[in-house]
Amino acid sequence: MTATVPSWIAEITIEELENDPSPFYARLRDEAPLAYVPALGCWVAATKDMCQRIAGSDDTDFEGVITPAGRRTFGDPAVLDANGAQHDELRAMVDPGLQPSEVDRYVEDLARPIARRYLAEFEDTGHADLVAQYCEPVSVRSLGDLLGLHEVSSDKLREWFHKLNVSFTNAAVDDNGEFANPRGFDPGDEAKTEIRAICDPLLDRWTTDPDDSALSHWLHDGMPPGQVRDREVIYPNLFVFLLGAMQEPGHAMASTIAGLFTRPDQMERVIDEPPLIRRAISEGVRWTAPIWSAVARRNKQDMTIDGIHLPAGSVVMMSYGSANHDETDYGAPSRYDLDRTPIPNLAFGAGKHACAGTYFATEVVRIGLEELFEAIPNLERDESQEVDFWGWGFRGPTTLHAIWDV
Ligand code: 261
Repeated sequence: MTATVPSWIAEITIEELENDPSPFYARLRDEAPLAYVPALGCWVAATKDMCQRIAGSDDTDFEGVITPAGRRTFGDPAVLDANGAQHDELRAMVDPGLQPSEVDRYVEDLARPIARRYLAEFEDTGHADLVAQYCEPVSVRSLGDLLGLHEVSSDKLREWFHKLNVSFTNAAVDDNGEFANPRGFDPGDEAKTEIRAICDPLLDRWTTDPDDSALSHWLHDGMPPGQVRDREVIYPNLFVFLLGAMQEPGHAMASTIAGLFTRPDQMERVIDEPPLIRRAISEGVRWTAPIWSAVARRNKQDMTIDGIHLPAGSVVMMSYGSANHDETDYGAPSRYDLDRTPIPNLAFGAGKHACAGTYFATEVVRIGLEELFEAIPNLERDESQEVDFWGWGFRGPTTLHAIWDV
C-alpha cells in the first residue's frame, strides 16, 4: 500500500501536523479527501462531505473507534469506541446531565461565579495569559464541580488533561505499526494512577451517600436497586471526560478570543453587544476546531468510496478541523469572520458519536466570555507576544497574552 502513497503524503510527520495542519490538509481536500497517511498508520477524511458520509454511516457501514494511542490511554469500555448496545448504555450514563433542558437548570449558578472568581484574581493587573489564567481554569472548574470533584484543585485538573493529552496524542507509529515513542504514555499513566487514588474514596462515598453530582449519577442511574455501576466501566469514561471535556471548552474559549483578536472591529461589536457571543463562539470553533482530528471510524466490510478501496477494518480519522475549512462551504476558511453565513460545521462531530457536551460546553464558554468582556471591555492582544496554536488531535492557542488599561 505504501508504494502507492504520493511522496507529499508519505513524508508528512506528526510534528508538522501539530505545528500547522493547514497546508497539508488544504492539499488533501483538493487532491485526496480520503487518504492513507503512513505516519499516522491510518486513513484521514479531510473534506466535510467525506466526514459527513463516514460519520453519518455510524452503526451501518462504519463504527466508532479511536487510535491505538487513544485506546492505550483510556482503556475499555470508553464511549468513544464502544458501539451498538454498549454505546447506548454508556451514552445513557453520560447524556442525562448534559441535556440542554437540564443544563439550563444549573449552568448559570455553576459557571458564572467561577468566571467571576478567576476574573477577580487578575482584572486589576492590566495583563494576563488568558489561556492559563482564565480559559482553562473556567473550563476545568465548571466541569470539575459538575462531576463532583470539588476537592480537586483547578491546577490539578489542568495537569491531568495536559498529561492525558500527551498520552492520547502519542499517535506516531513506526514502519511496523508499533508505537514510535512508548515512553510518551508515562505522563498519562501517572495521571490515571493519581485519578484513581483520588476518585476511589469519592466513589466509595457516593455508593452509600448518593448526591446530585454527575459522578454519583454515573454510579447509580439505570442500575437495579442496591447496585452501582462497576467502576471499571466508569473509569475509562471518566478519563475521556478528564481529557476532552476538561480541555476543549478552554480551547473553544481561547480560539474564539484569538479569532476576535484578528478582527478588532468585530471584537468591539461583540463586546458592545453580548448576544453576538454565541455567533462568535460558533465561528471560533469553526475556525479552529478544538477536537481537530481526535476521533475515528472503522468500516465493517470491504468497501469502495469514490473509487478508493477501503479494506474491512480500516481506521479513518475524522479531521473535523479540516472539514470546517472546506472551501465548498466556507469562503476564505482560514479567516475568522463573525459575519460569514452560519453554515453548520463539524466541530461537535456527527452521527451516533456526535458530542454529548455540545450544549454544556457552549454555555460554559458563553458565560465565560460574557463575564470577561463585561469586566474588561478594553481587552487587547499583547502585540509583544506571539499567539502560537498547537495540536493536530486537539488544537488551540497555547498562550494568549492580553493587556488592558486599569
Ligand atoms: C469528552 C470528549 O472527550 C474526548 C473526545 C475526543 C477524544 C478524546 C476525548 O477525551
